[in-house]
Amino acid sequence: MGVVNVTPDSFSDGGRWLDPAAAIAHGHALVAEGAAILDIGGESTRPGAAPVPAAEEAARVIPVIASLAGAGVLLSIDTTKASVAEAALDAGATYVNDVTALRSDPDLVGLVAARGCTCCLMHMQGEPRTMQDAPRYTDVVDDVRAFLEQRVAFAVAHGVAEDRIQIDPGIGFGKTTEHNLQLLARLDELVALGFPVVVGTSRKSFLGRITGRADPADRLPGTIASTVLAYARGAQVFRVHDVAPARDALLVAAATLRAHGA
Ligand code: HH2
Repeated sequence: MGVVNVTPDSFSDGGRWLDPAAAIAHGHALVAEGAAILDIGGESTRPGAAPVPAAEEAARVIPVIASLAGAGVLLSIDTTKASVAEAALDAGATYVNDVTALRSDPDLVGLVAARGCTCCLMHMQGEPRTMQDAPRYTDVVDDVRAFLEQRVAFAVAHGVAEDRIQIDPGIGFGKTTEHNLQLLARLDELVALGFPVVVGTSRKSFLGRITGRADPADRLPGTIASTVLAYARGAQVFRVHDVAPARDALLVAAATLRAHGA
């Protein structure tokens, strides 16, 4: 899953793809690099990010989605708002990535159910403005698993088909470095729930804290290491900014694990 941030303020690439033509070209480039899904977002979720009104968010992403609709990959809309998701689905998206797991907008679950699109339910403790202040868990993996089970039950109770649901531990969303590492190390416990697991470690701060790389652009090796380990633990979707290196790393990891199984 390649990231297309049509925002001025995303943590690693804010402003680079705000111009629709630049975002569209970037989307095509990520497809050429091997992305199977493009995740297109018009509102940053980084700690402290300012909320974006729905009309502004839609104005950023809809032209990009409409233009990429013929690119031959799945298009995901990264939003928490039903009105933005609906316009995105009308423009050609078939996947809704909601970092609040259908908790922000009461109309979003009904839309996902009615349209039969795939959705990603992600764990987040708190809200983006304050989520990194003092995240606390009894046991982070048990707590995230219980949350995801509850959100899956909510979606199914509102008519979302089980085979349309994917789950995501929400790396970096209300989590310390140790919490993120626990989730990656014990990812098999989330995989055991039986839904495809999405993991997004790309360029995130915990990689910088471990490696001493303050600039997100320098965190590609950390992204690759964590992505490959998540794959080895059973994750199936990898949300990354740098598609070509992630693709190569995953192909080598897959070939190696196949050889082990043979
Ligand atoms: N991470 C980000 C945004 N959306 N969605 C899912 N499902 N999983 C993630 O880990 C995830 C996500 C944050 O990354 P980015 O889009 O690069 O930054 P920003 O939120 O600042 O736009």
